[in-house]
Amino acid sequence: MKKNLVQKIVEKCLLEGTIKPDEEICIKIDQTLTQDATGTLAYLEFEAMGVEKIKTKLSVSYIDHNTLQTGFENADDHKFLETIAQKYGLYFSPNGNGVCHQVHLERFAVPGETLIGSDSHTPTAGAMGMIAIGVGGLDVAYALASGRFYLKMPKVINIKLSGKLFGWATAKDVILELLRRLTVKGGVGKIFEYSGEGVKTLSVYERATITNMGAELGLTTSIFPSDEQTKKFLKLQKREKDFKEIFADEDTQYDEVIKIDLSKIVPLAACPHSPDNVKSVREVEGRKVDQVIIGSCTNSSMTDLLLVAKILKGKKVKIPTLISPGSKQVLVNLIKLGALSDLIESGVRVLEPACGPCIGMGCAPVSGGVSLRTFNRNFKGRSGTDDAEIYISGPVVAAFSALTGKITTPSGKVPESEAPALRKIEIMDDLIIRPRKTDTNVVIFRGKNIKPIEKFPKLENNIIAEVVAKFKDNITTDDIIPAGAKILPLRSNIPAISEYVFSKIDSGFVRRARSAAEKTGGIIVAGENYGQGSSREHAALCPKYLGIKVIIAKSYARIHKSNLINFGIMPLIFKIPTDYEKIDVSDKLEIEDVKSLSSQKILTVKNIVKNFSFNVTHDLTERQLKVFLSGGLLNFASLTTD
Ligand code: MIC
Ligand code: SF4
Repeated sequence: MKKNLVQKIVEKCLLEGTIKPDEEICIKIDQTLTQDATGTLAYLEFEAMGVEKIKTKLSVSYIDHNTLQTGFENADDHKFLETIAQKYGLYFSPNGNGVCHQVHLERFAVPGETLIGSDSHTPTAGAMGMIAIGVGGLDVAYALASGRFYLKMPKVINIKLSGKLFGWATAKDVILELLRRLTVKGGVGKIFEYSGEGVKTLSVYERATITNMGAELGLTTSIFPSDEQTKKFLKLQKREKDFKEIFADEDTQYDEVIKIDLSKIVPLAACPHSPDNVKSVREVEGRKVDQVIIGSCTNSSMTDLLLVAKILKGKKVKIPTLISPGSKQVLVNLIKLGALSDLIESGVRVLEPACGPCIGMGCAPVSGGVSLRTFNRNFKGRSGTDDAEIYISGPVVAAFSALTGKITTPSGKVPESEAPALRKIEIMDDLIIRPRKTDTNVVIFRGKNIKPIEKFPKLENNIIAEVVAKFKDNITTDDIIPAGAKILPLRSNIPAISEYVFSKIDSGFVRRARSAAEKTGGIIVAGENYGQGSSREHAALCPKYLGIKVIIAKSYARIHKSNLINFGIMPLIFKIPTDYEKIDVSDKLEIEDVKSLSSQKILTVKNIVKNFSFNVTHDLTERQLKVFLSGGLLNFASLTTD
């Protein structure tokens, strides 16, 4: 039987289930990655599982988010992560080495293997022909402890590329085009598998921009074949031995095919405040811009920054313009090629290789300002300024706009490709601490920011709880638990960070949730795609800590739904979506016999205040129900890992 690329890899690592859309499968995980903002919790959870040895081939702990070290918190957390890596035999990529996804692509990603990471942009490694999935920290902990990961088999959609990018269009415009067509919900329950003649024209760096931002479509992951381009990339990285060719059989079947002619792609920009609010740059050109930032795991590669340096060389930027290279390797090679001085001479401010402004760690725009960024998310408030307007574009549009202070359509002669400059690069991964033989004598460093992980009791069978908040569609995990320089350092301290739940969009939430928790417990009601965006499990754990027992929404984003189940919060779905309208804050809802969910799909919820009933359902697999009914994955894992 003919197989697509996803089927070929999944078949090789399948441990349980059958490869059919919507069926739950269990796959063997070769690699894991964590970053510091999600990593501390993930390793505390791993420790709580009481397993001596990690079961993966290769696992990496990165420091890239919380790099400001404005107090003891970050430095202490980083020391914790370093000692954990030493004890359990993980690679450790410290502060200054770069953004996890960029470094992973350069130094660790291997075609045909599987990777899960506690960061939603883990699919970046799909550019290398890996099955790479973003998950919550608890799922990473479970994979470290067992080598296993469960997921519902997504539909595999073929993105068939023809032609070649033309003029100033870049890979970013390809993924923005998909967001324009399909929206932030368009990829839920799906994997995008790229194929067609156009694929051959895209370098691994360009593919990585596309797979990275597939996360904004809600996709489980995206994948490119491993071909001549992959071989070239691995050779450049002096990792030829990791190369393996993998591609789909010809004329294989897909659940759906979407065609894109690369030669028709034009420069695009996502307008405030959602990555799918996409317009052509022509439509928005002339809008005043106060700041430009080029970087993030989407657009901080060698090729991106060399192109920007070519555009800016010999000219002066008109507005504050910042660049954050994706890795130390990128930075060193920009220096060697002279591109860094071109950038600095043009007036650019160079930041260290890290997430930085992408997660609101500094460089917030002026009040009411407009910032044009090459990032992947432009949610309101994420930049650190509540009323700023963030536009997202590729690096070319960003560079041209930096020169004029307005959103500018690129013009003039397109420079020669950067390929010759990229024939040989300096390999620069000397900061990475390699695992020695696991060392059981290592004393784990636990700063006072690290609070022990709490196991929660099982949910009672009959629930009466108060609706403490009602939200609209597309609530992001940044809305639930914001990031930024003030809040991010508290990621290892659940009691402290829980004070900020919904703080940007509903300042009374914590008070109402606490008061409901004293009596009964709380319920959150929400619209479609609840929990889109980041993988941060704090968005489930902190509401749980504040006494939230149940969420009733019209639909959920994939990673957040798993995180809710992992922490024993029930993600219920309105059977009839319009029932959402009939519920208000302060209503008391009664749900009887939660356990019966294992045998039936529908529960009746009684609104005690308004005296009516409505139905809710769920789409949990049998295993997820068991996890939920055991009070979460930590309780469940202690039963299933050795
Ligand atoms: C993000 O881009 O929102 C983050 C910060 O990388 C998150 C992870 C986190 O919240 O720590 C993600 O995308 O998963
Ligand atoms: Fe870091 Fe931003 Fe990428 Fe998240 S999206 S991993 S914050 S660079």
